Amino acid sequence: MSVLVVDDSPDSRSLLQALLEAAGYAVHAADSAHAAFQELHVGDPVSRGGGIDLILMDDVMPDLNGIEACSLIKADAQLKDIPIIMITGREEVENLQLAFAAGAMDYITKPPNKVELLARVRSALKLKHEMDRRRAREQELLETTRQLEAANQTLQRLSALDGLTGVANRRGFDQFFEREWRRMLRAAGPLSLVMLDIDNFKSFNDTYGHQSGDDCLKDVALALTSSVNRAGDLVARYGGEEFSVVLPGTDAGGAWQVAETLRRRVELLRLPHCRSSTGSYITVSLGVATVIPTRETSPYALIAAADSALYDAKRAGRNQVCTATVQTLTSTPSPVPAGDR
Ligand code: GH3
Ligand code: MG
Ligand code: MG
Repeated sequence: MSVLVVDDSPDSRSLLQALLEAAGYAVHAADSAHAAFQELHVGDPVSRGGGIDLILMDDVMPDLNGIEACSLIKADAQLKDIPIIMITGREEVENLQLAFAAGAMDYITKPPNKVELLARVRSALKLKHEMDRRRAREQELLETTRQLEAANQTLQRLSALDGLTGVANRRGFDQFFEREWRRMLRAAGPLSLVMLDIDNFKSFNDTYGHQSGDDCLKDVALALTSSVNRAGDLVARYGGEEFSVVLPGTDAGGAWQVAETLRRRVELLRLPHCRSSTGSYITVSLGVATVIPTRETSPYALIAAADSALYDAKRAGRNQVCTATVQTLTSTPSPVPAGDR
């Protein structure tokens, strides 16, 4: 343990130093407050504190006195935890009030009594040790909390992603869609939704196997994400072989164009499907709906409208885009679970 003795009197300084060194402490000595600050490495942000565990400070010194020096140390974030014991003459005991107000933790009177000195130094160091341990535990706790928060965020992010395709899952879609609905409600802007379903996917699985079906889903998801350019858009796997694309701030014309691009991109993948009703490759059918959200319209109505347009596209022969009619959007049906689609 390192103790810094600050005293302008050489006799007092060397007596304290001798007593402390005899008790096994490493002693640094300073003959003024300024010299003490040098011992504390105040100019060096890295080694600030100088490894000092305790300061014994004479209260009366020329230039900067011990009480002022004590105040300065206690005002310094990196030094304030070093305990300070004031050394005071018997006739200066009234100074003690000022010393305690400045942040000193204890005092000893001159000339020091060896037993008293060592007892006070020991208890000050014990307290400092306890405080250091508690602070270290608080730091550990803070670090653990930070790590937990980071893990939580990762978990949150992962729980909104589809494990197979890497795009948002239904949960991610729900969160995003609700948020964008509210945003467009405030902005009175259009919100478009594309619902998309792979054509004849059951026969694809039956013909090529489930693993190929999974690969196909991944390829389609990649084609979709690479076709949707705006940062604010979202591609999600809505369920099974059905995907949805949310297009905030996009009007009906723009949404139709996006949907048509998606349709073409999937077709251009040229994923062989010999039992498709639409040709020799994997294709998708798409339904598009657009609304400017109001308090009277429901977000579910937009989903239902896009879904209904999707089934129009299926009925009309698949591998095409259909747009929802305005009337579909004014009705507000209750939500339909993804599994029932
Ligand atoms: P339609 O053109 O009318 O959409 O016909 P479809 O065969 O695509 O539609 P249907 O709903 O009859 O079949 C969907 C198939 O999608 C059935 C199911 O096995 C398959 N499927 C759903 N999720 C997955 C998946 O994660 N992996 C694989 N490989 N297949 C899936
Ligand atoms: Mg299908
Ligand atoms: Mg389906």
